[in-house]
Amino acid sequence: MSELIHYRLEEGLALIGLDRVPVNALDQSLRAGLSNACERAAADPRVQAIIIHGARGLFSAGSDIGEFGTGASFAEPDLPRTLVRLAGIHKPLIAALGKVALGGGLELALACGYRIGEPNLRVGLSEINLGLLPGAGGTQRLPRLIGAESALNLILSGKQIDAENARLLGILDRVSTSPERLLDEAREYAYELIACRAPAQPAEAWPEPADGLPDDFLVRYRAEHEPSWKSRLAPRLVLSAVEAACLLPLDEGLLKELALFKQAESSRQSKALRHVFFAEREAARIPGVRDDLPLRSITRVAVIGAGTMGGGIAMCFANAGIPVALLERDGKALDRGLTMIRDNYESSVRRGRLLPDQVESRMDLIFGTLDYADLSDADLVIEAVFEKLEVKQQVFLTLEKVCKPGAILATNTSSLDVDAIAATVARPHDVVGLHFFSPANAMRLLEVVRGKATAPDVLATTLDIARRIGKLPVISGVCFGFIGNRMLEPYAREAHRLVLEGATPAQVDRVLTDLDLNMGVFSMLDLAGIDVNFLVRDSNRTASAHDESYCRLGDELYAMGRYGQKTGRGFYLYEGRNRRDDAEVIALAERLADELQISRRPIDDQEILERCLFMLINEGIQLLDEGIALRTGDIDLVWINGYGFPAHLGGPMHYAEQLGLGTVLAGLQRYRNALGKYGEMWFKPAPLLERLVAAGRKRIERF
Ligand code: T1G
Repeated sequence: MSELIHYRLEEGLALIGLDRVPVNALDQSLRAGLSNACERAAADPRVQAIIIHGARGLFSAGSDIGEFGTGASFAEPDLPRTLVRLAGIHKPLIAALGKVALGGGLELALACGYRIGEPNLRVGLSEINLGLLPGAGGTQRLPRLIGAESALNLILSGKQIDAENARLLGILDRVSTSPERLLDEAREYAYELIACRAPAQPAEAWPEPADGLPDDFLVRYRAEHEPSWKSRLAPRLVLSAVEAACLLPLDEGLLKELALFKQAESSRQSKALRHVFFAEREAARIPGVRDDLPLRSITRVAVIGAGTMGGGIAMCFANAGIPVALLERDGKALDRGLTMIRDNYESSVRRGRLLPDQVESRMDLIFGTLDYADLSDADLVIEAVFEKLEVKQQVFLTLEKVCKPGAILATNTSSLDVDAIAATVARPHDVVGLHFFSPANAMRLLEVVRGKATAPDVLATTLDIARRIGKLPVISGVCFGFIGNRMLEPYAREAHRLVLEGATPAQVDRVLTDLDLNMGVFSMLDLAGIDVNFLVRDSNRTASAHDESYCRLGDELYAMGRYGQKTGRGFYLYEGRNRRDDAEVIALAERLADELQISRRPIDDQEILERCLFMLINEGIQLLDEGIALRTGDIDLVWINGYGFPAHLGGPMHYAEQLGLGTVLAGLQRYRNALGKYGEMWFKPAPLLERLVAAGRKRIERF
């Protein structure tokens, strides 16, 4: 038997152990090994029942994602037909599920007649997260096991559920008393089945998956959920597949599912989402730094500043069970901060996301203080004070006196020079930037800003602690705005300039949300605060000193006290959460255009889309060339997780590669020529883009 499969005969039982590290991804070699082992067990008269399990505990993370888009994904023996064969074996198959059974891994378990899971098992059909649908019988077998509605909800959510919920739904027959007892209790289960002459496949729990549902259930389900799917293909294909499960016999439903799966697999959206999957894992790697570098121990954390950011950051650590000292300058500010944290937790309780006793246990982990001396035992200190360099430098001077040797000193600045902050102290190697995105307790993205002096183990430790608190860390070098805000500048500049040239804020925002971005530039600025944006731009006036035309609109609104949602008026007018266009803003744009001698004209959507996106892409390519970003995947992750760029487009860099680098370059050159002095000034293609196109490259990479 291949080393990928452990085969053992035990008193009437065949135990088949999957062993392809790290996650038993069901590639062609493992499928072949599994298929051979099952045929051997089926043919052996001594075998009365078969147990399939993860040889190292973990059952399977599903098909090998790296195979999709290549011929290997359906190389013989392909998973769908392998599972049809397994389901047809005339002996009970018991799936003993350890740790995870996801995607094709759960489909393998569904093809078995019986399933037992360990207590901390996670199961799910996560294909939707990859722009796919279950393609090995999941859309056909799961509805017959738990009903069409429950199956639809689980498949479309792409979420993992725990063992108890899986048992309650009917996915698991049993939960073992412990992970260690899983295989023994699977054996006991097998012998029980043999003793009672149980059939290889029990009767279907839901022979009619739509039983009890109204005839128009699927029509109504689509109408209710379709708006949230935006332009995503996979959810629509899932609906068609589950509809087939309700209407067709299993064998015909499986054929329908296969056709739909191949449609999904070949889609640009799935290619984009598979790119994101691997980019997230690649982002954890630091070139030139060993994966096994010893990390600094982080057991106690301190946050300076109990404002919105500081409070949110403190919650991140408390949520992960890590004690955190929260320091403020005065008692009132500290009380306000602690009250805000408790209010946040209590609103989570009201939304059913948290239990009351969890609030108390988390609040108990947050220790408010006014005394820097209380930070002396912290392993990691994060400042989240006012966004002014001098203020932050002062904090670091104090930290240098109170913090123990080896403590990591982090700044939460969103754009200031981390090297200038590090230069304040005699231990710059302990300094790193940790740019949390607001609200810090909710946003996954964390830009880890590597200073010139940041020690490798500090970087590796911060990446590790970031993952421990559930963040998606992306490494950035030091420049104004790091990766995300640096790219936001030209992207937002074009949006502002387009409004001066004749577009409206609503038109620009609609063009961007039609591309499935979560928000357009102007609704985003109104949410974040025009005042906040003004202060950030004001701290970097040199960058736009030679042409402030595009800044004038924001500057004027700031001067008028129109800060956005917080003041009820910004680029839009707000009544509660409803927003509408404001004729005053259009009039202001007209006045400024006149003053700045900008001719106005009707602007079509395509121009809006190209100018905003091409400038976003151009800046990302420039960041890569400067080494601020290590990889295009990192840039994509920043914009997907920090700015709402659609994951099913893969992020701005992936999107540019799909458009064609030549198309992007030609577009930049076209607008550079068409927009006069403004175009000449701002539409300069990144040199790396020109080199890539000249070399006929299809992928964006440094060379
Ligand atoms: N295929 C290939 N590689 C995979 C993989 C997979 N399914 N899952 C994980 N890896 C790699 C990953 O790239 C990383 O590699 C290492 O394993 C550890 O992963 C036909 C079509 C299982 C919960 O969506 O959710 O089945 O970076 O860092 O945090 O219907 O991995 O070390 O080189 O994430 O402990 C559906 C995806 C596939 C599950 C573990 N399955 N994986 O998390 O480790 S499509 C999924 C996960 C399918 C069928 C359909 C997680 C995990 P490297 P990791 P982790």
